[in-house]
Amino acid sequence: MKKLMLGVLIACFSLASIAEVAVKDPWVRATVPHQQATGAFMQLTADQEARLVKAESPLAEAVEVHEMKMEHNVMKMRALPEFVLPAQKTVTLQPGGLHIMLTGLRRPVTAGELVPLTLVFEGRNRRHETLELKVPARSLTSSASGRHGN
Ligand SMILES: [Cu+2]
Repeated sequence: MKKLMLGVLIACFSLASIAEVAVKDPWVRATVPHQQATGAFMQLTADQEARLVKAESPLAEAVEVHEMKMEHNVMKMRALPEFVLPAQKTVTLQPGGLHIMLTGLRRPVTAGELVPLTLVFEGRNRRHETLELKVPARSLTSSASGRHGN
């Protein structure tokens, strides 16, 4: 019995060492008719170094991390083969820079709705952390940039 208790205790401690990823100010850009893809933006801060191992949304066929860069005066976008959050450093995903791309949209994204987005991170200790986000959709063209919901 004592051994069992010890085991439970150890399990609790290792749970506490998961690379915890905090999400701040997430939003998705609302789409116009026939738009195939859109971007999701947020600030991510990991307690310990963590690598994105999976990203998905029921609204999209694929979810990828993209980077935008000016090259010879042309804005270019490419999918990152790997996305790593450094320990205790906030990474900002924003229009014109790093972003999460939802491609192959199954339906339009309307301003004000909450878009389900799942991000799975793996810490150095191989533990996985799953973030189930409900990301508010915002229209960039609307002057009301206040947050919807609640
Ligand atoms: Cu993109």
